[in-house]
Amino acid sequence: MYYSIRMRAAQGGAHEKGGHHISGAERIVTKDQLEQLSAELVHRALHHSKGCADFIRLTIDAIDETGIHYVPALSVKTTHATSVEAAYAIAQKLLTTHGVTETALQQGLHLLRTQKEAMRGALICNALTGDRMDNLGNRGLRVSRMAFANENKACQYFQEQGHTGIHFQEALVLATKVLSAPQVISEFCISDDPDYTTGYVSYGHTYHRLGPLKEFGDERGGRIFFVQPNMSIDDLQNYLENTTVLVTTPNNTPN
Ligand code: WAQ
Ligand code: MG
Ligand code: MG
Ligand code: MG
Repeated sequence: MYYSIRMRAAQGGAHEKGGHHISGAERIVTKDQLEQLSAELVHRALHHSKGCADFIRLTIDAIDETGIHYVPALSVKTTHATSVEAAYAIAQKLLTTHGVTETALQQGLHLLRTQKEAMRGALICNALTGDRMDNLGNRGLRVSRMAFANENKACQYFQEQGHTGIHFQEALVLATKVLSAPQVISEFCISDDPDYTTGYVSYGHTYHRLGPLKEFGDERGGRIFFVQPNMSIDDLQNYLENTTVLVTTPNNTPN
């Protein structure tokens, strides 16, 4: 039996009561891992670079195993830029050669930067125009119910390629699920953690690590999912929130 475990934490009260988003994370685990993982997620909420949470919500529920999708991990590329400006120029080049227009990117970034409060989910933007396609307000769309099919094997696989760390691992899982939605063309992501300046763009079958996308100490981050202009937002939201996706690596594929 598998369980979905999700944590969200805020400061100044609950998110829905105006609290400032501190941290969110999730896993899919077996029953015997639940207690330890609960402790780890609570620890994260209490010892985060954005501050100590005063609101922590843990949600645990059993997963319907008949509906699990297995999706191969995106392949990973890395570019180290010499400045934030140079990193943005590279992001622009990558996205505009993979189905996102320059207008859409600029509009998406503008929408992200003008949010009044830090979001805990993503903006869904039209890949041609950049116009926002969801109506989820400052919360945005929060992707859920995804994990590595075998976390130890996946981490080992990526470590051998030089890719380590919880930011990378969680982001790769999320990006793999997001890009597996047929409606999604590309993603742009910057961490909201002030001590983590590397972000990524995803497109095709690639997760492209790219930094620095902001200055050290900056808490502003966010995610933009660029989507096909005529897609159904309800179908996309349902897939990203509710369908269980387990991400496989070449050293661990289900038979
Ligand atoms: N669904 C949708 N959006 C999310 C989710 C989610 N489950 N989790 C976070 N976000 C949005 C939200 O707006 C956050 O403010 C923003 O993304 C950043 O979230 O390979 O750590 O969890 O080294 O801070 C990139 C790793 C790490 C690059 C990204 O994001 C690399 C990261 P964070
Ligand atoms: Mg996170
Ligand atoms: Mg896709
Ligand atoms: Mg964060």
